[in-house]
Amino acid sequence: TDLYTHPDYYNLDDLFTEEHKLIREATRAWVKQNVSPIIEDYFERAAFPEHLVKQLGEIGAFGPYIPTEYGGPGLDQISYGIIMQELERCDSGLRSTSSVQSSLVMYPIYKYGDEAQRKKFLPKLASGEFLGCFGLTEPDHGSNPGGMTTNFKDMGDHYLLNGAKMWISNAPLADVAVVWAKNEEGRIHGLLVERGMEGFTAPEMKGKHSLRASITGELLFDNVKVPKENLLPNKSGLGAPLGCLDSARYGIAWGALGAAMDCYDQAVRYAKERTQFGVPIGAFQLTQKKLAEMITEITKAQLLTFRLGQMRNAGTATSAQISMAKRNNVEIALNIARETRQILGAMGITNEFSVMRHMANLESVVTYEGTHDIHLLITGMDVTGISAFTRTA
Ligand code: TGC
Ligand code: FAD
Repeated sequence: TDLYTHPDYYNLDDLFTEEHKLIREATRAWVKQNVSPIIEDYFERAAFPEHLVKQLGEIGAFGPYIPTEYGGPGLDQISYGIIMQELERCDSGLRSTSSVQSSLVMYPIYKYGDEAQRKKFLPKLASGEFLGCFGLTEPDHGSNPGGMTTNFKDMGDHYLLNGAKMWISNAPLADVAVVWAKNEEGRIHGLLVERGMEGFTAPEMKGKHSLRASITGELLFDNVKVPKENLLPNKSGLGAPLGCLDSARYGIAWGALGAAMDCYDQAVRYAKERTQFGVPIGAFQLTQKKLAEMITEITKAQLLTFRLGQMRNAGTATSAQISMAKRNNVEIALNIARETRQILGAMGITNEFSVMRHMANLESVVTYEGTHDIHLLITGMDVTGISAFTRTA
């Protein structure tokens, strides 16, 4: 039995369905049994727990909302969010593996692919037989993916792909990469690049102090012949990759909440147990201020994500609404990790607690899928109608 009780200050459980709660319990139990005991070790060794990939498929963490006819679990968007929350309550890297596979690989194949591509890839990605990755960022184009230089030429019976992607989650182990590249007219398209294609390599990037249990790599394309049937036919332009990001950012809003919940749980327990000056440190007003602000921020973030989930289910959530939730929830999670670290005193820097690992992980989460400041500018643009992304230098 799990002694963990999640914070639910505003009784949101009243709004979750029985199915949502069952999914939460099942994911929580799987994580507790299979990941929690090993995650610190993998993080310390900067190793990816590859044996979990198939299991993630089995528990429905790959493409939770992909319909059953393509091998997906066919769940709603709130279920997807709950799964991301429970995975990231353990480790952001675990959630990363799942959100890339779900939102950045399965989603574009489902939404922008043809029937043959869906049938070929989705069931294998859903089961974890295949691992996928998403190549948008380049060495010289991060926040501004529209400037990408990776390109492909039409050679008649195939495309010829050249260029490089960087910072790509899952890349070194991926069976299939969803790669965004420009055609000869400069229009962005998605190509499915498969492991083993000649001229395609995916070297691992090492030396990360963050997301150490997630594997990251480059994608290098040197005259790769991509069959014509591997182009995603149903959407092109920058809006195609950005549409995938909407789905992933939504999941990250829930995931970051999970990391915040885990930190808060440790902060409350420690504050009640640790005694200094003859009283529990939770008796000091300064500690109570930290805890009170944490639960307030978690509650606000829960309300944001739940409502966003309802709007995702209805198909009405805007990209700007998603940006607000991603930005807010990652920020509050980082702040809660930092405050928890302080409450734990010296113990907070050790691997006996997960807080320092969460803090280090969240430094990636605040940067990937659109940086904190890029999301602020998206909100700024939404409320003023004026884009502040480009400036004349
Ligand atoms: P802009 O001119 O604003 O837009 C170009 C076209 O895209 C449309 N659009 C969107 N469509 C769908 N969803 C969205 N969120 C969209 N945002 C914009 C827009 O309507 C337009 O369409 P059209 O038909 O008019 O052409 O583009 P811009 O060049 O000014 O850039 C806007 C900006 C800065 C917001 C965008 O480039 C951006 O979001 N940059 C951040 C890049 C980013 O998030 N990269 C993430 C890489 S993937 C990753 O990090 C995975 S980590 C995962 C893990 O490990 O968990
Ligand atoms: P830059 O774009 O160079 O930004 C540097 C700083 O400048 C930031 O603070 C930024 O906010 C600021 N800045 C940039 N433009 C503006 C502006 N207009 N106004 C104000 N400030 C601005 N990418 C993928 O495609 N696929 C993946 O799977 C993937 N996984 C990742 C995994 C990890 C562990 C990490 C760390 C990154 C991953 N990324 C991935 C890349 C990630 O999306 C980029 O790092 C991110 O988009 C930011 O790009 P950049 O690092 O080049 O920073």
